[in-house]
Amino acid sequence: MALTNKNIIFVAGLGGIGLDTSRELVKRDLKNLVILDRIDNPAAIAELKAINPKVTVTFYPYDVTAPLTETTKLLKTIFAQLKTVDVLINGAGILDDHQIERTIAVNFTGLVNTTTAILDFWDKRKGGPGGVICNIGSVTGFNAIYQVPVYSASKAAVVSFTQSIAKLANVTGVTAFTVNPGITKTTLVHKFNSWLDVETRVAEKLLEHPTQTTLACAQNFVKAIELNKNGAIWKLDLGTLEPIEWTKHWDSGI
Ligand code: NAQ
Repeated sequence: MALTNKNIIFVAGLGGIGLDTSRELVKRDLKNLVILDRIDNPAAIAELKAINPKVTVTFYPYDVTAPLTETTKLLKTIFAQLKTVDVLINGAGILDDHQIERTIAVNFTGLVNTTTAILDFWDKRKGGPGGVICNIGSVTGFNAIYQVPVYSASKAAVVSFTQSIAKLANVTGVTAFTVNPGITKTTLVHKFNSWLDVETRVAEKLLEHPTQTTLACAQNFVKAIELNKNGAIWKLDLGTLEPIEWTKHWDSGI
């Protein structure tokens, strides 16, 4: 999908991976980039606007743990402004296995709710035009960092949920795929709590292994959006972009 003239909503477009991805996106001559994030960063928004004056960049504060009704209200405002939205990127995430409920609320429930809310506008059964959902999972959704089992499971849930949404595309008109970064140098992985403190040096140990930069990750992130493959599970590790083959162990048969 050529991104020229497209309208994109980016949840968590100002984070470590998010901001570099936003920078790459505005280079593509979008029509609108609407950034939703928990905390505003006017300097970053100004920078994004300056990169490409052809792209309208707007920001709305959004906490993904908000009730579904509030999300719908915000989307109503955005759809009224833009008329159409082509892509929704869900990227909010926290890494702190001391905060069990919050991890699930931000990393998983928030993503499910935002997806559910936008279906109201996109679902072809309601006369909607369909759309594309790009969810940020993690390689820990494939194989856990077992010292952070709650975080890892929340990302496995993102991968699973997205696979179902992709399979429902013929019903809803909405396609979906995940981008799953490997360890990427952001504040997220700088220092974090393991579950029940089973490993006090989890961040230090992790960062002894090769990592990638947010720029490398962002460039492949945008490539994956351009490839726009329904049901794809992209691995973005060590500066590469690779589709993952998911092993089928069972089939519902329906
Ligand atoms: P960073 O902390 O910079 O960004 C997190 C973003 O989520 C910020 O924009 C923040 O404002 C937003 N956010 C947090 N809570 C929110 C809320 N309640 N409502 C709305 N927005 C909220 O971290 P980052 O590394 O840039 O992470 C971005 C995404 O990539 C997250 O979903 C993260 O889980 C995912 N990710 C990061 C990495 C990494 O190494 N940095 C990896 C994979 C996926 C493999 C590795 C890990 O899974 C970590 C071990």
